[in-house]
Amino acid sequence: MKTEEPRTIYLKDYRPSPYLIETVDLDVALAPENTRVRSRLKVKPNDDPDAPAGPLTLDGEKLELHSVKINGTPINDYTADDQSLTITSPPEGPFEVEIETTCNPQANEALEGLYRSGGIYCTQCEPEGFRRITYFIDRPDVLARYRVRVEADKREAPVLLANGNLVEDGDLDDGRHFAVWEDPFPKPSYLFALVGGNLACVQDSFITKTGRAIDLRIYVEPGKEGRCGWAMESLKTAMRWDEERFGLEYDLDIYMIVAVSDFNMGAMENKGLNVFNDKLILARPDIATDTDYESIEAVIAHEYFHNWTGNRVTCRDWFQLCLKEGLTVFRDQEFTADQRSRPVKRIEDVRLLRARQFSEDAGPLAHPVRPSSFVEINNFYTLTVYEKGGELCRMLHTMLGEDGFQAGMKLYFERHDGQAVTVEDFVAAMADANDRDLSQFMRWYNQAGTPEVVCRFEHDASEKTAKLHVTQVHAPSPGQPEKEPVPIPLRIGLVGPDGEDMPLILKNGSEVPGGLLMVTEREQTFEFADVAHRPIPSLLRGFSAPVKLSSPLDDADLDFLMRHDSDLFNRWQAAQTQAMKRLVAMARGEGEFVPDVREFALAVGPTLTDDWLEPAYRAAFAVPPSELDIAQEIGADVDPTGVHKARRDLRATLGHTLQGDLQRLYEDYAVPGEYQPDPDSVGKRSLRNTALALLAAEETEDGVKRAQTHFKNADNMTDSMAALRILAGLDRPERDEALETFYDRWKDEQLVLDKWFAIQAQSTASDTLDRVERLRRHPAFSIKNPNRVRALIGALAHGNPLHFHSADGRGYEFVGESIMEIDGFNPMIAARLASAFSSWKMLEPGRRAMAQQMLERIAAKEGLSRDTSEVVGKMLG
Ligand code: 0A1
Ligand code: ZN
Repeated sequence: MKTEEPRTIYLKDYRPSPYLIETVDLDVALAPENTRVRSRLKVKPNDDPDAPAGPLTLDGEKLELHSVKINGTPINDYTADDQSLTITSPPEGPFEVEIETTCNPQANEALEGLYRSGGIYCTQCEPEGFRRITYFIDRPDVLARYRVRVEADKREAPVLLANGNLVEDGDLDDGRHFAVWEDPFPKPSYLFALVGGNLACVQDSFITKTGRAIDLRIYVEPGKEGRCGWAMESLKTAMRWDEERFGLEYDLDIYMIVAVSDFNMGAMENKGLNVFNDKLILARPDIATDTDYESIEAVIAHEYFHNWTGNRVTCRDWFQLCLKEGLTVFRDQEFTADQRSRPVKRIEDVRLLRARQFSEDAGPLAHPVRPSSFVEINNFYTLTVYEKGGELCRMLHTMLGEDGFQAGMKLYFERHDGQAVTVEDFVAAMADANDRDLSQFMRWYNQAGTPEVVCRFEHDASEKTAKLHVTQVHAPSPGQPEKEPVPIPLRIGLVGPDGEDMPLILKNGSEVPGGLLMVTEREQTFEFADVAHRPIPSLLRGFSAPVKLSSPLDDADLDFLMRHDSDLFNRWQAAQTQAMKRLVAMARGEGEFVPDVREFALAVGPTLTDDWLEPAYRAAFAVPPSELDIAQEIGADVDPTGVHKARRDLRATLGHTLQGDLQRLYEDYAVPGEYQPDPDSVGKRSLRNTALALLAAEETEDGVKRAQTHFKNADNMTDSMAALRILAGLDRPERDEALETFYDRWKDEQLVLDKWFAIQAQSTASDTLDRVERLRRHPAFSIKNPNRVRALIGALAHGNPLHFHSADGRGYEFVGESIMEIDGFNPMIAARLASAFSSWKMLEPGRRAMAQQMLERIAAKEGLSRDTSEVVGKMLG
């Protein structure tokens, strides 16, 4: 046995595997502590000249090895350590390897490989979990066909599932039974899945565009069948959408989803057998909010879309993770935009990108969308890979148009179906299908950091011309001191004095199609003709590139755009920019800003009450930038208390100034009848609940009373949570009353209790840290369950800047201690929690010192996992 020092893996060192595996025959006998796995692999040398044959090394972790055979004969000339099994001199040509191992699912608290969740056996193999089930060449460019026989005690696990089609099942002696599953599609090991347990099944079917009937199944804990309707509807909507918009049809005859309650992430796209965090399946109006319904729809779609972008065409190596994730995020964003409100979806996505990805990109954990090195791949399931990766696909879509993008997708599948490929292959398909040179675009994949785009605008009334000067600035990031200019699709409009868009004509007389300018140089000037009156430039419409825009607009211009911009995203952006200016000044304690804020509030009014606009959009319009955004904008010596107070005061001013309008909205937008999660009702609830919250922001008797009544009368979880969030933030007895009522009603519903934990952990009330410490010991809390950890500790660390950054260091202490404890059994969750400290260098000196101390304590902990030590090391480094 040996334990290796954490090693950095580099993209430049990629070599093809010396051996390939054609077929895998697995025979798995499930037992809680001693699951036996027999594996028969048809191995052949790779004929790629870059992969000369030699010893055969198979990955394996936490396995007990019992025997190894080659071509049916037991062998001894192998070595095994805690990470691999090496067959020193395998035969030449193709051969068969048979390996018998055992593993312990019950003891597996890392939730990678085969583990048990509430008595259900399930697997998580992405990215490197398959090696905890059996020895294998566990890398995504080794694609094999799988046949899997599972057996188990029939009472303990009446349902036995694996990827593909069921080909045989039956009873055995001693109360055991078995099932054999065959997946006709070659796949990498990370898409393997196996499930066994006592599960109820909800069934439906879908007829594809070519008339094939697909058997759809959702498996859940018995008794929860009534909560699967929305997930099933969402699946069918997603299947239809992928046919209609991308021309992609499902390939197997059966599509299964299993919901489990212990899961490290949201869900997993295993071929034909998705495994889901049950929070993203189970919904009923009284237990799930509108946001839950929307997340379920989006994640069901995301995993389904992976069947083509991820499974049929997969990644050559883990550096290419964004190849499947960025593209699938872009597809799921488009899906939601097509189902619901496109501008609101864009606003939500940009809000997330700015608050979380921009800060990742600006700090010590910054990495390119396609990283060039890593220590632990689990740490790279990041906002940069997913969300910025999605933005890169969106930019390609913007540059090529819908038809051009779809032509690129078609060529991508024609060339690479059944292969494991790279980002270059994807971009080449886009380039070749459109006869475009996209070589400069690759810089977006390889350079970390958020580019800044500085714009200057000039109008010459006598010449009737205008000029837009654009400069792109790239700050250095870890390991990348110098950067090259990237191609930036900059969508713009020139808004005339009447509020209408003016035609966008270049000096040479040609019109700019769709208002889309391409900035490719470090500095560039665009000149426009026929500009008789001074227009107001509306820049980066629809957030056409993931950049920070430094715009030339003054308060009057922004006010004008807030009312008139035909691009709804930029109309919202103008309001955000106006709010941000005031928030930054207030957080820094600069002068007396109340009158100015009042003016801003008055400018928000007309949009908030404009019945021509969708209610969901109007609600989004009234939400100021987040505390994370404000902190980032300030950039150095941040005082989180000041930031919090600034935002609180701005919201109170909005509530006070717009009181009459808000009261009317609250009354007019009650949604009558039975709860429905359709976009229209969701939008109305959202506007009404936004009004409720703003009216309570000043904590007037009236505002608090209204929230209390709203809470009492709520007949769905959306309204109930909207009111509870307000009440839980109060330092008044109404808070405890509401929290107790809620707990009494829902004490047997773990997913609802997670909401109860989170709302208290995110509360701004003064005793939040005492409360969180008490809840940590609550019988419904378990440190072993990732949903509970996210609900309590994650909500504090990532969702409550005021108390996480508490001036006495208690927030850091609580989260830091938790990280160290969790790291002992679930490194992936611990490392993700640790990323909450990533902006510590931006803080004012007192907090900065305390955060650093905590990070140093974590780093020094004996036996710290590779996951957490990579993250903490980078933050300190
Ligand atoms: N591929 C999944 C995300 C995922 C990643 C890792 C996991 O466990 C370690 C689980 C899921 C997705 O994009 O949905
Ligand atoms: Zn994904």
